[in-house]
Amino acid sequence: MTEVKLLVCGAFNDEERARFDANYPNIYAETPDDIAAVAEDIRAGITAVVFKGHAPFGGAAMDPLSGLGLIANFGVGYDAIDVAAASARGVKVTNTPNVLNDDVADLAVGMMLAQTRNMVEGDALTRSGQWAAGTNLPLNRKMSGGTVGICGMGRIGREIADRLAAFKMDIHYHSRSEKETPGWTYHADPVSLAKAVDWFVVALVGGSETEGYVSAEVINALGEKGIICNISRGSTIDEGAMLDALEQGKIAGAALDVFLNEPKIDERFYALKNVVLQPHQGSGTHETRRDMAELQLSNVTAYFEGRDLVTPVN
Ligand code: 8YV
Repeated sequence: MTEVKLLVCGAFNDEERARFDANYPNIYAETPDDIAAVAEDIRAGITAVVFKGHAPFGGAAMDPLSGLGLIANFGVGYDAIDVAAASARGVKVTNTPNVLNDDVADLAVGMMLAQTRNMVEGDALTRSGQWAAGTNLPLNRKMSGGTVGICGMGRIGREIADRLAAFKMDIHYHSRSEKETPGWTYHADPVSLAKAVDWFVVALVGGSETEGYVSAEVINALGEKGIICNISRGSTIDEGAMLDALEQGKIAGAALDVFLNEPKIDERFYALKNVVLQPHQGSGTHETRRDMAELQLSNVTAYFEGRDLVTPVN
């Protein structure tokens, strides 16, 4: 019998599963918590896991795999994986950076426009025949030429800023250190950034170090013209404070692709008219998901063949 070395874990679609099947005999577990239930003789042969999703993958889920050497994540954000626990066990972690930058940045700009120009309501008005019957969409607000703050000027933040610069927006940003930019304004702290802008785009990495980074103080500093766009992780924003501010008109609106407790998000969002909500689809195009899958697989292949990992995390 061929030895099964690969465990596939998470919500991979049929095409992604078929790609693994074509390359390596594998065994499947729906979530990290299900790994311990895989038969012991199979678990003993597993040396690599390909992982997709946001269910926590901690040390307790790694321990049943005594020969584990690699967790290859499908996604640039690996906050679901306890990397410290992996490192302590000698397990390498990889991710899929860069290939999704364009799609995530495109979605951020699209959501900002949809929110600002009231496109969701405009679609409903047109589709329902109300426009034909004489009702016009209320006037909305101009985005081009506005002032935007990018909170987190990593690879994705930079792609968003470049796009918004083409919208003639005045670009401000906050990140750990000042970057080389075409004259954009750096802010050493997020409150100062929020005070200076009307659109506030969150492009931070996830994980414990950025939990609640966009705090109530930051949200209130944005003010009543402020619109928040988040394409990073729900955890980066104090979500309760943002919901309060949206409900009370302390900020003007939000455009969100990520939330706490996805997909069972806080139902307070459903009642809000000043938000555009997306189902965490930032990287969700055929092209990018294929590139992410290929990058993930090339890390696995490199590992099995004893070569350097392509995109190591630890
Ligand atoms: C997810 C993402 O990985 O790359 C990331 O960090 O959030 C997404 O691309 C994807 O939705 C699969 O869970």
